[in-house]
Amino acid sequence: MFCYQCQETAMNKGCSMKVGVCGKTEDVANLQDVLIYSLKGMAIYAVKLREKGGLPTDEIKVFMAESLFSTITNANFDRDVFVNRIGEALRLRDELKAMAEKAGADLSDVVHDAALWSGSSAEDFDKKGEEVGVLMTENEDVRSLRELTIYGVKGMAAYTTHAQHLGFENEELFAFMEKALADTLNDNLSADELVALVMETGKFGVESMAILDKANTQTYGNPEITKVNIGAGDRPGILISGHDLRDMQALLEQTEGTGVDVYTHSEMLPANYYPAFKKYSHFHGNYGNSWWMQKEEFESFNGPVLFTTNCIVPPKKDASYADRVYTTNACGYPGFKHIVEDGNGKKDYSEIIEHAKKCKPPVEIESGEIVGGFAHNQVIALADKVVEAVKSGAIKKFFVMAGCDGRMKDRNYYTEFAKALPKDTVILTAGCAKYRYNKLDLGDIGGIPRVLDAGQCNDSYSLAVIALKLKEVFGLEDVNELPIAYNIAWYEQKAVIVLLALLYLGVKNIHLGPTLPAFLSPNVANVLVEKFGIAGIGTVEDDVRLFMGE
Ligand code: SF4
Ligand code: SF3
Repeated sequence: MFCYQCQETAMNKGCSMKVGVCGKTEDVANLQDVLIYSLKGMAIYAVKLREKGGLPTDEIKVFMAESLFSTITNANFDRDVFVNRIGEALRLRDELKAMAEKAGADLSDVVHDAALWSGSSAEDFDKKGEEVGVLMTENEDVRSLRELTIYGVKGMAAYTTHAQHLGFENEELFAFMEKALADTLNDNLSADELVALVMETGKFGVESMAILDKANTQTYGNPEITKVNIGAGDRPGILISGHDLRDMQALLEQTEGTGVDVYTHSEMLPANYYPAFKKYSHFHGNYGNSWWMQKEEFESFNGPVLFTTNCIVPPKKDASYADRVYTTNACGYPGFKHIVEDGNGKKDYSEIIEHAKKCKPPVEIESGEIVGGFAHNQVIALADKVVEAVKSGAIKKFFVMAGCDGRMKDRNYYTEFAKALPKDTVILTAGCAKYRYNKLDLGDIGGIPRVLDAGQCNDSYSLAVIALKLKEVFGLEDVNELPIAYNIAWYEQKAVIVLLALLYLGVKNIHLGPTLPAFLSPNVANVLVEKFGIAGIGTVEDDVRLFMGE
């Protein structure tokens, strides 16, 4: 195996032993490589089909997006899932080929093995996994640009899938994902063309976040300022994690009147900010912190847990909660029960609800409230107040600190950085990165809290909308003239698409930590430094001084 797609990769070089730092085993890593390779094979035919004016079927588009999603860090550890998906990919690849042929495409130049290889058994796929993967591309710069694209596309696929679950689709996104997958096999592309592909990935990254924003807000209303209870009640509960709001809705509907409460964990916290969910009195609040605390927090929660997306941490052998965890959508773990839709597109959560009824209520691990709900609509409603505070000098600078949290100790940097920021600064956050500072008492500036949480990592889109709105209000030419600094934390591939989206929007001088991605070769990193002023992080003291221009 060789995997270097996340921030916690071994030695910041790559996971290449029997198991990755995340707990992904060698066989699963190899099967994920084969799945990506097979999707690239599908993409070659999909591009040909579209060139002739044809369209892949809904089944194919959904399959490709969900398959990409399933390979995101901590999403799916289940070998059987990947074996099945590879088989499906080969079947759908043949279907696409037939469709392209029928549409009149010339397939004589389709010679890449990804489009031609065949296999039918788990053994065949395991064997293929020894041949294909990241290291197939020998030139480290080409590899770097290809993987940067693929990781961005994985994040894009996740957001596209959530939007699609709510009935919102953008055909261009599917077409781009296919093109990008196919282009990463094309040896004729120059380095400049690959850099352009990376930028184009950012462009469609913005689109994927925009459509998900539209899907979430048109379906569930605009997030609004909300005090979220972080304590525990005295009834049994179900803990829901991940990013999929449609699952949130179904769970709230089905638990109503059952005597079971619903709590959010990690990236589902922002569900508390949506009007459509607030109306449920049994929606108790948020329990715990970000994903990597789950080993302790799932123990003390006592009730069942539902994962709607990444991030799963493999449970310890003696974990009391392993038989209480359920998964749905693209995520999975061997031994966890997986919930699928029925023929009518509905999910039945009655098993989880019955399970919850037999469990003890959660143990309270903290109490009080946290405030959030500062997505674009809410912040723009407060724009006068915000602009006034900037003009009067009450707010000197905003710090975008969106992104991911992770388990490594060096992430304490973000807590210390938040604490060390001058009192006339405001943190704009999104994603699970917020758990490093959202429970600190950082106070407010004339009623504006010093930590404004827009929502999930995809709601980084809101932060971009807010920045563009401020640029307009202040009559500036360039978004970089605003008093906004970017100190972003990353972990998995959704943060990669967020980063590429910000670059596409022209944001410069983003600091990225706690370490720069291992998949950036020195030359590619240099391009990002020279073109965009990307930098890593230093010490808290130095960075605060640097950002404050002292
Ligand atoms: Fe390693 Fe991250 Fe890949 Fe897991 S996802 S195998 S930790 S690089
Ligand atoms: Fe978090 Fe996994 Fe990335 Fe969606 S839940 S930000 S790490």
